[in-house]
Amino acid sequence: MVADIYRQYATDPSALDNSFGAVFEGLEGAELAAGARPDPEVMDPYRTALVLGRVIEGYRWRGHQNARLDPLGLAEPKLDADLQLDRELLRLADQQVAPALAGTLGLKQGTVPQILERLDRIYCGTIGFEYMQVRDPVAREWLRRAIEAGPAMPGREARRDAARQLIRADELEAFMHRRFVGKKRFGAEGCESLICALWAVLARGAALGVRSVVMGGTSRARLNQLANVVGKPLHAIFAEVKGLSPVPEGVRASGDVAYHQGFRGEQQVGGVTVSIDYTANPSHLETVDGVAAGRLRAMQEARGGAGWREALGLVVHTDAAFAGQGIVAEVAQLSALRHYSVGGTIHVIVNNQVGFTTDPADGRSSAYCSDLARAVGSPVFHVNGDDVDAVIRVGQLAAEYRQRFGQDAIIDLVCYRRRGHNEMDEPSFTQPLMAARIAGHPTTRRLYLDRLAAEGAVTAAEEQSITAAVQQEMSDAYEAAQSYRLNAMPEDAWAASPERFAEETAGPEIPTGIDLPLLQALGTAISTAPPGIGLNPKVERVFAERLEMLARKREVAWAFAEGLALASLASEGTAIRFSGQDTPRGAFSQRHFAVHDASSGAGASIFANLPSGSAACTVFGSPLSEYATLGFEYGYSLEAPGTLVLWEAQFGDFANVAQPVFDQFIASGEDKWLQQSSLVTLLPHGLEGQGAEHSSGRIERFLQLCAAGNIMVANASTPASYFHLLRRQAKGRRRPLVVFTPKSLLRHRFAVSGLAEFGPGTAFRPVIGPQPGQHRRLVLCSGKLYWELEAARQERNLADVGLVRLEQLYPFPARELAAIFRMAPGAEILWCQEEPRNMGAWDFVDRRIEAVMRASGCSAPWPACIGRPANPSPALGTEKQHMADQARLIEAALTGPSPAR
Ligand SMILES: Cc1ncc(C[n+]2csc(CCOP(=O)(O)OP(=O)(O)O)c2C)c(N)n1
Repeated sequence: MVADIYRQYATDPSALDNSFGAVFEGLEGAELAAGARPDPEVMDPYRTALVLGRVIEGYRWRGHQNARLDPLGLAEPKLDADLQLDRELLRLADQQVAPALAGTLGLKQGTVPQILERLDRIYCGTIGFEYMQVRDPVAREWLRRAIEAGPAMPGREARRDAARQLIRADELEAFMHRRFVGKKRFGAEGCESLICALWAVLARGAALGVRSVVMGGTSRARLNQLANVVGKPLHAIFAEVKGLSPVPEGVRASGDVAYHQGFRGEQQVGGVTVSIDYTANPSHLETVDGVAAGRLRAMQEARGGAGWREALGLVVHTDAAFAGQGIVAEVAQLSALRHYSVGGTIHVIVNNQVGFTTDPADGRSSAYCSDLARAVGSPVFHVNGDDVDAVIRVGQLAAEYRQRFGQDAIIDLVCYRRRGHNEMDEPSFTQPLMAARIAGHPTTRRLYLDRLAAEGAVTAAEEQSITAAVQQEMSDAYEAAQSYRLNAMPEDAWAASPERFAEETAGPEIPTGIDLPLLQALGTAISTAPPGIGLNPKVERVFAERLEMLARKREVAWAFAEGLALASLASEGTAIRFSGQDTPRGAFSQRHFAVHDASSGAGASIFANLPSGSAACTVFGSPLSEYATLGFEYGYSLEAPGTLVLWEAQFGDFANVAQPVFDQFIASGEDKWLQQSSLVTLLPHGLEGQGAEHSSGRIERFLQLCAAGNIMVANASTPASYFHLLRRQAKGRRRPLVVFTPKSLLRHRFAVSGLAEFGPGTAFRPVIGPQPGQHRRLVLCSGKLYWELEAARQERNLADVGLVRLEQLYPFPARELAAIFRMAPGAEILWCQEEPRNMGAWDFVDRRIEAVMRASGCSAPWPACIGRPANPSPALGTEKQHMADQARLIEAALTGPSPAR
């Protein structure tokens, strides 16, 4: 047949499909150069070796396309067309011996058919190995050898363990299906061998040094993993599925559904204890990926240098989500970066070949759901979920690869979904053929246990006795669940604290000033070029100015106050981890926390000069990601209570790219899962004529998230205020802080602070003002606008107008504001904001100001808002329009008539 095709090609190549041309051209290259046409009937040793070499390489690259991966047999494996052609050519050489090439496959010598048979067995069985994209040649070669050494059958004990795991997984779903009728659980029916995959990773990982595992995952098969891998007690799971509260008595928190809960458990694995920490997550698929990685990184750092080998990341995904959600790519990009790397994560994709009701053909453009991982050169092991021995093998291989090379490995567990998307759903509405095939398909347990029974590895009687014991255990747990209640929270937990619901107080005042000689010493250290660094002359000038600030020749500006806050905290033992896009220099060239030698380009941190014994102060630039990096920092903050973690958006606008992290984790993580974070989010904010974007950090959105004292929201107006805010954050109870930070104020002539404002006895003041005097009108505002109002007030000499700055918006500083109102009981109260009225803080502060007025006996009418008219975009498009608008706003606030209420 090939000879016929070749003859046709030799006479008229255009009559054939292009792919034939490519094959024959490659084959002929050398011969054509010599002016000869090969005779396809003759496969001499040279040509055989040439084609065979190509075939072997082809199998390594693309053999997986012909692997039998689908347990349902619906997806047809297909050998790559080029490979198919080459195989046809080799039929002409079928009796020749090709010893050299056989050697590369671990055969001493072999005929062409023997080699092809071996290639088929290795690459086209129930595992599809995709690894040629691995960029490290040593790692790739190691994989090749491991793969081509042939399928090592799991040992007898490993298989018996897998049998027990499958029985447990299967029985748990069956039990819950019977006992919790009508409850969603996103069951594991069809992907039970996931439990075997996870155990294979744990077992091999533990043998290679893993002692702690951070897991992430979705709802799919979550309860099964929690029970059968992490070791969450069955009675606790059953209680939650029944709808009993997952939070301890006395704690007012919302809790969450059972299939979102995390759990920290311990398992004995091959004689060692491994702690397994499943990260709580919301419905938002894949959002947890960054969070889990951040937690793991913090744990690894706490363990020191070899931390990555001892603490493993194991994340369970699902096929449609892995292919569709962009955060998967963002997290993959973090995997090899020095400030984010966790020494490789093992990703297991539960590929049930459908996303809710969507077929893969409508769910992705890539061939595999895992293809994104190839972009960063991760190996992918596709495996037929019904072949449990193969599943164990890839679990082991992935663990070995990760422990050896510190890089990600992906397991694509091809399986199916026996029921609908959840237990109330009907799969035959949308996937009738698949549903029918599944209905007639035996369970993975049945297939595996029958196989083991036939081999005498686990008898039917043994299966029965394991099943009976598991069923008894479940019945007992079900009974125990009726009266189950979580233990009380530790006392220092914010959720259990009385202040938690005290929304209308700014919180206890925490002294955060420091001795001036110390401040000067620290300030000098961070204004001095690190050893070996010749500064850029402009940076040198910045540092010289900072030294003048310390010598009181000028007042302290914003970025220096920030540096002093971080340096002082580090010197007191609080580690700092501060990241964002271009953060070390500062997007506005304000910081220069990292400096570069002007001739060699070498970089260094100014915090390297801090006194020995100081905690680490790490300031670094993040990749251009918000969603994954914010999730990562949040995760890190959960596990590192001794570190102040700060994340900065380049402009506040961009925070909404990470919206699920704010909504689902930062604002509500403690309320749902009782997990605490003191993460600081910095959002440059302010309308300055830069257009619709680069203007607003969307204060209104963060204020809308505020309840029950969950987070703090601040908009400091001076460098000292910001300094105290950051220092307070490291010392108070743990809860997230969102700070709207300045842009033009960074270099504002008056927005500076005297050294005394940082000194002993000083602290963060949630409300500042007003100026002394008899006030006819009090204008309340926040942040940068104060300076514009104040400049105009002074210019017009408006002594009867007082400006009151709310440095903290939430928790609302009611007590502090009341004290001010009591001093001017008849004054008209206005709220002034530069944002349009449908944005900014107005809707949030309106009723709160009113309540404070009522409580403090003010006789004035209720507050009114001076702001821009409601608008779809946060700011106008041109600087000119902005300036005119801003002038009108200031005028209205200071001298305008009382607005209608
Ligand atoms: C970010 C996000 N978008 C949409 C959804 C709604 N949703 C829940 S499950 C699902 C399909 C998931 O399919 P797949 O990833 O294959 O997982 P499976 O449920 O099949 O295990 C969708 C669209 C969601 N939970 N999260």
